[in-house]
Amino acid sequence: MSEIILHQYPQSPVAEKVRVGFGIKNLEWRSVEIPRIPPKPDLIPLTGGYRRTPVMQIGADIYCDSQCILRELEKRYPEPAYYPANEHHYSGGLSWAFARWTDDRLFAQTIKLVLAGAGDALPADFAEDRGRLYFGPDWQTELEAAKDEIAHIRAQLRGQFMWLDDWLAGQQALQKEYVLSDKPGVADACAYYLVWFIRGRWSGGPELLSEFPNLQRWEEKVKAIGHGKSSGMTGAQALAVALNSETTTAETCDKHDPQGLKPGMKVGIGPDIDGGEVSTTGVVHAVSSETISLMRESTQTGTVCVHFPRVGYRVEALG
Ligand SMILES: N[C@@H](CCC(=O)N[C@@H](CS)C(=O)NCC(=O)O)C(=O)O
Repeated sequence: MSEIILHQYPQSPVAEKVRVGFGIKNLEWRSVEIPRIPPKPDLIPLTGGYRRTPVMQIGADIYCDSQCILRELEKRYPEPAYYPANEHHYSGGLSWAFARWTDDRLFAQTIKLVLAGAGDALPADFAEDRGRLYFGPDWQTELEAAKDEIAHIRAQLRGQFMWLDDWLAGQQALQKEYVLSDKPGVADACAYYLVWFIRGRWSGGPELLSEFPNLQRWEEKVKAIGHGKSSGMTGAQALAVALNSETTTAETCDKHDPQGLKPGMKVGIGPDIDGGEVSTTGVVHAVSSETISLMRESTQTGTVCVHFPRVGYRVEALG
């Protein structure tokens, strides 16, 4: 099997989620460090436009978004499982439902606090890029308003971290150290990266978290899992891997697809929020309720298969 390549940078919180995912399965992976703001000249030819971090590459298969990345890792490396099975339940669906809370609203509020909480310390190009991405077309006004609302945002986060602390106290009482089980899983990675981000990147983070003893105990346990084993690779080497590989994804269709998407159709896809991002266009290769995979070609990469989650993304049929 081709090597796992993660296109990322060390400060990226969502990459930290995936790094913990590597740790849970104790995987070996290659790290390509990408720029923190566009242009990303060695990444965009692989994704066809998607610029967010992280992106995983395995040969000529390109997985955009941590949802897609972690699901693919679970398929390829099923043990130890990301969805630990307890005596009475299997936690797959619940893990992803939990992830919609952490990755959608909680992530947005955490980002807001970190960016607004940095005050004027953000470099102008970084503020402009992340402002447009996370605060929308009116980002300057929105960011200024958020700076006056730190106490409110903090109250929003405090209440939600309290839920997590309370849940973890309950788990502890059942001799379970992790979010859904006595073993770590995807739900732990999905909650941990926000705690990691807020502790490391907002000056008030450690104080905010100090109120939550159960959360802190769990945080130490997740931190101790580590990130598996990584070694570096250059962007040019990763492009050469794509050029010399072929997708291993089979063509599939889904007769119940609500949008009638089928292999062979030309579509555009991107995150379902206005972050000013470029859509990726390509020809549908595989479609399911969870994932859509597009074939694309470029001189730098040859033919690649680019995978996106369905939830949180908008697919538009083109012509
Ligand atoms: N839903 C995406 C979110 C990815 C995301 O927003 N990542 C942030 C940073 S960790 C990002 O892309 N920031 C801008 C960038 O790196 O260019 C996922 O789960 O992978």
